[in-house]
Amino acid sequence: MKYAFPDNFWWGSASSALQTEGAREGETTWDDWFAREPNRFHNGVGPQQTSTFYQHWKTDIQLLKQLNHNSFRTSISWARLIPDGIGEVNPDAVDFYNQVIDELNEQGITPFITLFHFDMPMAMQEIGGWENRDVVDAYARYAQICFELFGDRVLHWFTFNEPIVPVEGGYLYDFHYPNVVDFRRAATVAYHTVLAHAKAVQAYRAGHYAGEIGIVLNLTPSYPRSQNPADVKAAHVADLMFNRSFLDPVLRGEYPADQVALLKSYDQLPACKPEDGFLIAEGKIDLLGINYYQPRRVKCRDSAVNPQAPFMPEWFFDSYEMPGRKMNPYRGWEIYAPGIYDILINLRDNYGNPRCFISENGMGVENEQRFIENGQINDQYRIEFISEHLTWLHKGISEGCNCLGYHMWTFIDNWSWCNAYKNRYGFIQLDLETQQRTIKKSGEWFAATALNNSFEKE
Ligand code: BGP
Repeated sequence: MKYAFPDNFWWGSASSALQTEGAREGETTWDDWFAREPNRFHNGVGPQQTSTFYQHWKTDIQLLKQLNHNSFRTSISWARLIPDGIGEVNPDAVDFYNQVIDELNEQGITPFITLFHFDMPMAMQEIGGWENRDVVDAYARYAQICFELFGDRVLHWFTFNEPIVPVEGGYLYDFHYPNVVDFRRAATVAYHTVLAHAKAVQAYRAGHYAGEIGIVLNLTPSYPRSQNPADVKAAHVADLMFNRSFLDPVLRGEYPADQVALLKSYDQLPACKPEDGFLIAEGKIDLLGINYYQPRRVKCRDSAVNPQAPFMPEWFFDSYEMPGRKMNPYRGWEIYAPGIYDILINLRDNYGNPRCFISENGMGVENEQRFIENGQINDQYRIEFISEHLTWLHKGISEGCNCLGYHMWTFIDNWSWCNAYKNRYGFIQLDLETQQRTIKKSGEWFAATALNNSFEKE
């Protein structure tokens, strides 16, 4: 069967500044953390060992062209642009981003730009990071500077990439700096991120720029083990905590009332100011980026909560390992292609069918060298992964969902936070020693799909 996509569908991939650029001026939390605890990073590989986009941006954009991308998302590094977060703008950074943006446009590849992709300037973390409202203001200033510098040529902006991840990693589950485990502080970080987002949207609207502004959220549909009310309730709370805490503010302009009530009853609400509600209402977006990797399966808890243990989302649910689920064993994530359709239908039916696109989807695999045939990685599993997800995406579009494109994570194999180079996601293989780039089979498949705006599958 042939799966054809609407005209002007966005075909591309996503990446981020910190994971690709290298040669960084301006310290982030990742540099500081790596200097103190290199053992936290796979094989002791830190954030300076990247895919050298800072040097190779021009030839890399040629490769994007070869993959028939019509759009590409990357981020601006706040720490590179404004090394101390609040002061002078670094002219070298302005030159670099100007060159990248201009070259993308010249090659017919629409730049999609994220303002914050997990890379907090260290100077801002030192004053409390997202726990401090001064950082919210500093971010709003940074956003405004970016709009002024690049807003004439960048027409698709994203305030944050997966803002729940620094909350989970940094303040609940110990996989990002500053490795705090404290729900109320996590809630404050999440809340201030929403305020920062809304302030950036406000600044964008005030500048009357020609483009649009949105956010990228990692949506993990919550599936209950069964229809038993206890399981259903568990899935509902997980949905509130991990999806709706950002989805509702940016699409509806307010938090779900039952989420606020739940946190209030456990005395976990962040400090709010009376004027915050108006600000949040102004943060409604034009375009939603959806990152989808895995579903979340949950069941009700079988055991009582330890009242001495830190308050956690898991007080309300347990994760559920569905028998027979298909796993990506390298990342430990379930592969469930219908999830992409369920997300789109939920947006269509419950959020007014917003303009959206898949901004990340992908599969990280370890030791891909074993699949080399005639000098090229034959990553058939990735082609299957993409085509399966695309068939469900196609079904969503045919049922009226307003999904405008599909971007893969990622372009060239890149540095994956604490996993460093353990799992590779790229359309293009990176030789870490020589920095040589070689297109994988999936890259060729994607290039053909983008060119034809369609693909064939049984
Ligand atoms: C997303 C992030 C990316 C990227 C990807 C793959 O959550 O936006 O930055 O890294 O996941 O995940 P990981 O690198 O953790 O395997």
